[in-house]
Amino acid sequence: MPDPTGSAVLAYVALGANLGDARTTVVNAIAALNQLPGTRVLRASSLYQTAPFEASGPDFFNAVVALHTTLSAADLLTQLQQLENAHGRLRPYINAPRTLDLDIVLYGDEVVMRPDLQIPHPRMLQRAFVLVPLAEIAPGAVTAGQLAAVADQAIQRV
Ligand code: PH2
Ligand code: MG
Ligand code: MG
Repeated sequence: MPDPTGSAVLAYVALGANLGDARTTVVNAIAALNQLPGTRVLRASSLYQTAPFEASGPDFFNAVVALHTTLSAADLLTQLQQLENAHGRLRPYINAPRTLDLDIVLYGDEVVMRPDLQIPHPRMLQRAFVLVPLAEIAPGAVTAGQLAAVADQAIQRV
């Protein structure tokens, strides 16, 4: 049978929010990702409540999803930014509290080094709020040593 998803790529997207009804926003954003053109959410991690890491404001809600998508990495980034903007995302300063943040963590085995897009996400290995949910849905993508290195960061499955 022909594969209806054609040349779909397996990508991982990290979700985070710590302004407004952050928990609901993350849940709704996962549903919205499944509606993007040529895109299906294959797996979604649990939700995690996490302390701000090198950031300020209330606790975050974080999750990671696995997507099958025919969008290019650049087009996926554009779609994610549109979803962030639709949720009222403002960028007053780096790591400011946010209504919704959607970051491409991995896109197949592609390596992208552009000013506006770096894949794999350059800070993923420093961040429990990415590694722990990623390990939940893709155990082979994260090593025990990488998890041990972020074990001091406050993260709670909710
Ligand atoms: N995102 C950041 C910086 N710090 N901390 C937590 N706990 N969760 C995040 O999503 C987060 C952060 C930059 O995107
Ligand atoms: Mg981010
Ligand atoms: Mg971002």
